[in-house]
Amino acid sequence: MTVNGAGAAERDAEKIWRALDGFRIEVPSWGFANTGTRFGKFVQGGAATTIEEKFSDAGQVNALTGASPTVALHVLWDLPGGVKDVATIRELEKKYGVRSGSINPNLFQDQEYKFGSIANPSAEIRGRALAHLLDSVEIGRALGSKDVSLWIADGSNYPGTQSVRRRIEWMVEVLGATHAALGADQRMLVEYKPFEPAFYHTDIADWGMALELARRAGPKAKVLVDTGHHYQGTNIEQVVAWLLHLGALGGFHFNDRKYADDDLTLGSIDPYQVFRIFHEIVSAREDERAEVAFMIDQSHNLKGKMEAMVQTVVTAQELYAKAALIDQVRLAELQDACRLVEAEECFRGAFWQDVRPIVREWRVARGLPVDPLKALAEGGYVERVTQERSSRNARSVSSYA
Ligand code: LRH
Ligand code: MN
Ligand code: MN
Repeated sequence: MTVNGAGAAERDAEKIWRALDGFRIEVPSWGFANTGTRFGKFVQGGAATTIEEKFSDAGQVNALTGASPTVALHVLWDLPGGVKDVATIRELEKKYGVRSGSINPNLFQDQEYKFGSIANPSAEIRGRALAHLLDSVEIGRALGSKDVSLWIADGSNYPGTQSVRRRIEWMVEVLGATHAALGADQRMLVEYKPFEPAFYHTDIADWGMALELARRAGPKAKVLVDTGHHYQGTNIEQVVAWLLHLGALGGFHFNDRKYADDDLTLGSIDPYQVFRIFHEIVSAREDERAEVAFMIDQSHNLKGKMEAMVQTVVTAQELYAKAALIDQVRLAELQDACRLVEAEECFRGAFWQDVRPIVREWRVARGLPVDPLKALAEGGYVERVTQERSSRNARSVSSYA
């Protein structure tokens, strides 16, 4: 396929193929495990309960989509033995053909973190939180994985019960020490979230706080945008544009939401928002977007986990393909001339275009199933693992991962 002399349809196909060839999105190990809400958990017979099963599921998603060669790991849930578990993970990488992706420290589950981890008034507890962060950096280094992805759940529930300002200083200290331990090829990503589990103040509540903490930590620290971690109405794509502009966007946790941090399937509520975010990425300079990591952060309480994950990757590919279709040169001209309706139509037109036939052609050309969801349904994997895993799942109704 060539651009010279090619018609509009061929130009579109070329844009989409190029975009899909470069598109990768990481799956979360915890997205294959049984999860629920604080009110209850509906256990699925086929859910993964061991790290091997999570790798197996991630390998299957990658085999079907060709777009998810890495799996995010949550240290406490996946490597409870810390660095000692690295050898096991290495074996699983080889066996299932997917590599370890971001390493997620867990500073929110232990009883000692009731009043915070890196912002806890107790120097001893802050020290233990730092030790866990340093272990996570070590795990990342041993696995050759690039990102240590930090979500800090610290905060308070009642006004006046904690000093917001002293807690900032404590966080700066711990994050600086974590940054100092990073290897040359490692980064740390700072995720923000306005509420939950804390309901009055959260120590890293928005992108401004995450950005400042990342800057104070050092140049290898960047901001992570979880699409579910905003107040209703926040213009997320504008946040993304700013972070790109500042060279501070480290990556995404993609999911969708209607009310709060719902962790619903990407694009199930507002696909246009995902398209608008992808537009900011594809229209950024190569050097600005080269380092932006795409990750999924979802947990499905009602949908089948494998089906939801494949559906998510496919949706992400389709929405990214749509964003790649936007005629950037024409859009810039129309914006400069303030030809509003034409600019909007140029932008929106790409969103409304049905890219699925071209995406299907791309899949076939790359030796992938033409319809990953159908291939999953017909391939027998879900039935097989459900048979193998259901007795264990029936017994495990208590643990998150
Ligand atoms: C917090 C969060 C964070 C955690 C994950 C399980 O809401 O988004 O990224 O690591 O959920
Ligand atoms: Mn997240
Ligand atoms: Mn979340």
